[in-house]
Amino acid sequence: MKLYRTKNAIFLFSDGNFYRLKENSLDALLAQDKLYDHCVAAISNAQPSSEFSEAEILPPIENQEVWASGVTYFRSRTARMEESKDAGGGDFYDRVYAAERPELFFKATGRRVVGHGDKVRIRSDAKWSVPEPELTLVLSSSGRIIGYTIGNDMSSRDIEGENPLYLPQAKVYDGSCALGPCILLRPDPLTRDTRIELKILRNGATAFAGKTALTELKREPQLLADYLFRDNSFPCGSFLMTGTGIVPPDAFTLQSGDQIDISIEHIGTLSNTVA
Ligand code: DO4
Ligand code: MG
Repeated sequence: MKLYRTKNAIFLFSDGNFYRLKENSLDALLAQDKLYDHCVAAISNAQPSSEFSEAEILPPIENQEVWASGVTYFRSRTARMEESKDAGGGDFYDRVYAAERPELFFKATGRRVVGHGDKVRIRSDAKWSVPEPELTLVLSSSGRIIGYTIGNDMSSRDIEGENPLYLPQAKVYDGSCALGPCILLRPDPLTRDTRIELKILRNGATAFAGKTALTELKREPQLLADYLFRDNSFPCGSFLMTGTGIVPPDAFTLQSGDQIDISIEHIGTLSNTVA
């Protein structure tokens, strides 16, 4: 079952039909541990709706914060070590990849997040920018995984590589995060063979394509969530990106007009262009 937030209403998509929910706000919905059961009950006697329009999709976030995990795939560890080698920061990334405590960082508030079909941004003072395609956990107010969405952790690799202390500037700016197109709700966790794909189109041609799978994710998603919720409360729930396993070659940087398509099996495709 998929949950979509649109300009006029929240919809569920199940068995080929859209259903309009009576709730108009995501905040109370995403706070609950039993969101899947709530949604099953909501559509059990409901009539399908014809009001859903893809053009009206909004990012599936209101008052939640977006957090992100770093260096959770071997490919990310290697890329971070390479980009920071002149600054002598390489050892930190190797150590955090192996450490019990994960790297978690604040990524965005709702107003910095764009949705499916919207424009993401590269920083005006960055010279080396990439998208980071990441499975994103939707967490209830008690820290349980209640759903999944697709996330793009837009990153300025030159700024992050110059000094690890510049990470917040490399990661947090207007239009630096995309989420969507929907939230996948399931009674059971996504399996480890779930595939993640990134395609970047430039002037209609493929400029980069890459893929990975959750088998390559070093950490258990629920353990990442448990660390986030240690001494940290999220009354409306929270989003947690799980890190990237796809990094374009070092010569690649995003350009204005590039189209970024991130697909995750069972969820769909999040498509954005660079402003
Ligand atoms: O350590 C810096 C951030 C890494 C990151 O965003 C990722 O691995 O996805
Ligand atoms: Mg990332």
